[in-house]
Amino acid sequence: MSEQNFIPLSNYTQYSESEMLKKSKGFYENIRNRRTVRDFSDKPVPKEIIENCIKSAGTAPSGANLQPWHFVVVSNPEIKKKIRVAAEKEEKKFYTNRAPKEWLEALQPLGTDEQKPFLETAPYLIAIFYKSYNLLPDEKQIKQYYAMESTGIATGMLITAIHNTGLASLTHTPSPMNFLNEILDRPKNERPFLLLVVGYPANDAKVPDIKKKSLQEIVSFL
Ligand code: IYR
Repeated sequence: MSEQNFIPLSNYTQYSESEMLKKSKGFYENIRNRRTVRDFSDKPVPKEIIENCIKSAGTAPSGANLQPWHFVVVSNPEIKKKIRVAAEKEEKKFYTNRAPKEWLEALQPLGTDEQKPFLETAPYLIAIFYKSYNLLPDEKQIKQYYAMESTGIATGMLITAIHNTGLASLTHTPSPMNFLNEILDRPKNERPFLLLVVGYPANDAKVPDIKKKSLQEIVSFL
């Protein structure tokens, strides 16, 4: 067994209850304004902002701290175009015959279809991959624990960081997404998890008039 190395918890700040009340409410008042946006502006965003958001995502907890994620940030117009073409090809199949009627009905309030112009308009596409196993140089496979859950948590933190910074995002899941491995040249142990579209909303951006469930609907206290 290797030696464990423990250090004091030095960066923890404890607040008074009234400060915590204020902070928890303030955070909610900010995050409740997050909306998934599909109309993006092409206004450029400094790369360092995206790097900071990804650094935040990289602080996420993960199974055995294996950090089983990889983020590919795409701003190159040719690669964005390739992704759009491949995604629209899959989406066309989805909307014309793959999706059951029930699924299409559930999507109806969102107004989505197979057209994905945002994949070229938005300044950044962040393709998020989870590693189902790690590959050593000799091809030996190292198991990863809770890779999908961990990557889901990191993605949630990324979405939160992006909102906090004043940018909009869209969680896009073309299905299947295997074309991302090919276009982005990622190894076979990495599976596509999500395509996050990031940028400023267009000036005339519209969002569907949908609501989140109330606290009573999503929680039980015992
Ligand atoms: N991937 C398709 C369909 C879609 C599915 C779900 I679940 C959504 O919440 C939204 C869309 C698309 O992106 O259009």
